[in-house]
Amino acid sequence: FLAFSTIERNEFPDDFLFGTATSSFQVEGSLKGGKGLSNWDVFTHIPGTIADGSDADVADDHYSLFREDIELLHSLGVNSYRFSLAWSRILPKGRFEGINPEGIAFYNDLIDALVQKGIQPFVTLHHFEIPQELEERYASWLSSQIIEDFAYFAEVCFTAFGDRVKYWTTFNEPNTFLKFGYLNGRWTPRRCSPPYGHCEAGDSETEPYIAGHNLILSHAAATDIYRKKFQAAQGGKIGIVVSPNWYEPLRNTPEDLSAAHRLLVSDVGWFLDPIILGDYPFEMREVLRSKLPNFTLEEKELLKIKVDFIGINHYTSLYAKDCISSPCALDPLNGNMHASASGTRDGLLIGPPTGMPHFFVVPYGIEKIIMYVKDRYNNTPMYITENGYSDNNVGTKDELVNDIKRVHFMQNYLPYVNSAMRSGADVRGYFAWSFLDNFEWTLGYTKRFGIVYVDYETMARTPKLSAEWYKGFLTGNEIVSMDKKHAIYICLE
Ligand code: PNW
Repeated sequence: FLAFSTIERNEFPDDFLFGTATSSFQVEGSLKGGKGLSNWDVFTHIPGTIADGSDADVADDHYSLFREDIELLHSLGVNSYRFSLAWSRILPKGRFEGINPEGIAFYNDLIDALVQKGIQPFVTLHHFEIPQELEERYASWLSSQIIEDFAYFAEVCFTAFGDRVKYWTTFNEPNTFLKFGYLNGRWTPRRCSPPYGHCEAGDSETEPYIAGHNLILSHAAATDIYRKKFQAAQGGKIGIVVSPNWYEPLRNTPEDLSAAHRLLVSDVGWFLDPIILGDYPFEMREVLRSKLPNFTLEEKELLKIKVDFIGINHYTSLYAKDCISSPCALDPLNGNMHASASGTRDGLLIGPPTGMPHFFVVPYGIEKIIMYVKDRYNNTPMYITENGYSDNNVGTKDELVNDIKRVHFMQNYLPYVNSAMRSGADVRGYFAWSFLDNFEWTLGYTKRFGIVYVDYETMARTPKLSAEWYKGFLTGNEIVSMDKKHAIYICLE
């Protein structure tokens, strides 16, 4: 695998946002600060759910160490930081009880510290975590009651933080948490939809789409509030983040080409089509028919609110296989819409493997996906809200800190972002996932995505080689010796 790899900061506009990203549950630590129980707090404590038997009670203890973390972030030269607000830290029981003042104070301090360092806060309202109360009262996303709760939460956040936060996103990766929570049952609330999964608790072919429908309307309700009550005075922008893989047809057939298209639609169009184009994609309607809800006229009116920008999390490309013309074994993690995806063709991987079993290094995929989103949504401004490389948490600290593969990953992906921009794509920012090694959901601490190493015994932070490289790239003083005058080729084994 060979790729052209030189790239410089000045090939991107001056006001381009370059940052790193985290999420509340993965870094903060849940035990401190009067946080209410979230769905993930409960889920992680069910024996057998997390690969290494761990939980996120302490995680990176970012709750206590955020000031040092922001110093570190500042030293890297980033101009933005993407993080999320833990809903149950702010509203321990949703709208059914009061606001937690310690939670508001924590995020106020975090935001103030960032702003003081000239780092733009880029804030996610929902990054997989909700107050457990909402799960127990009305099964969260399966009930339209969640719309009122989410809109209330959003309004509390706009009121408390909107004077300093200029970039808001409502949801992180609805496609991921609906797939894992309602299609294959691997994440909370462990619901399944055949043929993609079977759950002891019972299966439903409609639940993923009901949950998605309520989520889309929650997005629209929160955006409506921002537009009507806050945007003019606060001058910020609001969007949503999706997480599309790029899909290549497994075989050179119209069936696999159409499978690749259906998988893209399920990653992206399921949410962005209603939000930006006003209704579900016809490809989804064709496959799902009456399982897919309809928007009422009133709901369609609300959907006219749209977004100011699209966030794209991108990690991998996969091969797509059609499961309509001939039945196939569905990959539980990457099957939907009668299509299945994997990283292998004729025994060969699509790109070098990473610590994540379904993520491969395929740099050109990021340009493909940017151009796809650009063309489908009329070049709505885009931010790459996550992109990154995972190591398995094995080996010595020295080995993990000397993360040359992650350096190569960034050196190879960034030129393709730049290339999409040269083809006219309105990309306005890039966030490396992640700032810190952290709690990787059901994989616990078995993966390390950080550009900064975290020692989970002492909580000490050590910038990895990739952090040094990113800093060099951002400040124009590359530390990792690179010959920029000549095209150099890097071999990712
Ligand atoms: C995203 N998968 O989630 C999230 O936004 C992050 O919280 C997470 O740490 C990051 O990607 C890396 O995984 C995903 O298994 C988690 O397909 C798992 C998958 C995809 C996305």
